[in-house]
Amino acid sequence: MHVKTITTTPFSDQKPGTSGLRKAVSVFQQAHYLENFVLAVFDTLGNVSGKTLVIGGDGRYYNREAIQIIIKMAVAAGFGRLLVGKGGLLSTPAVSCVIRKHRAFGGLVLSASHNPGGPDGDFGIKYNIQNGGPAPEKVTEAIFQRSKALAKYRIAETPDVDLDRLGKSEAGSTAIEIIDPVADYADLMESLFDFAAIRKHIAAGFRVKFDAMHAITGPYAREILVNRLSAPQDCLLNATPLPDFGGGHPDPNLVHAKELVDMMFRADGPDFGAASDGDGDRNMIVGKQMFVTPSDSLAMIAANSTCAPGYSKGIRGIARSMPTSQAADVVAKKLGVPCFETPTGWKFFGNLMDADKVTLCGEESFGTGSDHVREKDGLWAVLFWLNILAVRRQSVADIVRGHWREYGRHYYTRHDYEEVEAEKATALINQLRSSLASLTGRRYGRFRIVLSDDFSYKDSVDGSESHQQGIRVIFEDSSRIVYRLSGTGTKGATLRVYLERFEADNSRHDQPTQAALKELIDIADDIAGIRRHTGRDQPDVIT
Ligand code: G16
Repeated sequence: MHVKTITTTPFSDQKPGTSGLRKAVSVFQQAHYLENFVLAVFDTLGNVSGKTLVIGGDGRYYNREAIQIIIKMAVAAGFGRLLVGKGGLLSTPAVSCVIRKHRAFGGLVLSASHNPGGPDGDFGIKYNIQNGGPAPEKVTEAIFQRSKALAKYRIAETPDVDLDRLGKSEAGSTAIEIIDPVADYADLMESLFDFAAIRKHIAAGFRVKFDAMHAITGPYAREILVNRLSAPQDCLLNATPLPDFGGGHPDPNLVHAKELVDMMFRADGPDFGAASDGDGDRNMIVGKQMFVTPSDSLAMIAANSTCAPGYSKGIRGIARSMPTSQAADVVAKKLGVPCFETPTGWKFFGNLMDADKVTLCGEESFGTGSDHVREKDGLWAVLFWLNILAVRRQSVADIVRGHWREYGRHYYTRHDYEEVEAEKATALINQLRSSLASLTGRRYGRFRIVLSDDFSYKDSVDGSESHQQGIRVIFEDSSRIVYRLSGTGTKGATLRVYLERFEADNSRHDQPTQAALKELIDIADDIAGIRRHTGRDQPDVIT
């Protein structure tokens, strides 16, 4: 086998964001762009000789071409074994599962998550480490530094691998195995949840709809919901993965999963609805006429965790990202387990899970998961809810309202201002930062600010520190406004404003969310000058 050495020059923009490198497809299609990043990853890993690498993606446009390039570079780098999902497909949680189960050295996930796909959409690549989780910041930073100093890369001159045929082949000293992308993951799910109880509940007439949004979870949902849980075929919506996600935006929220949400709010709608994103790590849970916020979902899963056999002994702790609502904290307190607050990004949960400090993790950005893998996991959350519903035999709305009665309700919303000019967004954040000291003590109507800061985090396991992770304004009654710039967008800047208010009074739990948060929404603009800086009257996306 011949290995070619190709001369290249560095790109200056290969700094991974919240979750890997995400760019427009056209950026990745530039000569040497993908190759440079892959080499930066391999060089950062050091000696990979004989080691196992997992490769798979969400099937978006450019997935197959990228996988062929990565296979050839991995062969040239001397990896001993490559495990590649059939068709080039592997959901993000499935990559994590396969890395752990097959004791791989790491994995490359090809996805831009919930960002649109197709020739004019986005592509992305992310490296996951041996524990199955996203590379921590010190690794992504090292990859970025390496990307700035590349002069040549090596690529094996081997024929393309047939991605559509299960089985083994060899190239040089590398064994290449095309694996079933679904089997290991589905088995893991079956080991955690009471499939017999869920099957019985569905057979008794409980109606489920799952929207795969033409992204990766279609085949997973078919195997698990239809084949193993005997749900009817028509419980699946948009279940065929398409390179452009059918022209849609594979982000499971009230705006982009509208078809499902409308169905769930009809009087004769199904009992349970859920959706997942491009790469299968996000989830949205909707009951009949009841949307469950991701923050509430984490709290409710925690409060009911012993319903599922895999968690019957209880949980060790919970972690949530800072902007996520404090609903989980209240449950953790009652359970007598710790609750950790981390910066945004699943990578911050890995150490806590590895050190057995937490079992459940969650983020407001439609991410929930546990220590069964090291990624957030869309279908896992769906199955957890189905397990809870099969055991409790109540509607989603009854469980949600009962939870609020017991723990109080954390009204919560996120307002996104997308594609804001980067300078304007930066000016807004800089001005907020410089006003932090003067905010504390200030009063806005009935709300008095008791703390305002730029969130910093020190990892309790390895001591690493992360600064400037979002501006928090905390009020006397525990209400919060948080401002951050997204680390996953590819066009301009996305300003995220997170708003939260706790309501203990049960007679006030049925207000529309935006109305319940109206005063805080106005205060958020007063404090940060959102309209003035962005020129926008209202957010583009409200979740
Ligand atoms: C990624 C990260 C999540 C993060 C989300 C939003 O999710 O894995 O931890 O919460 O982005 O990040 P940001 O607010 O910076 O855009 P995904 O599903 O896109 O991989």
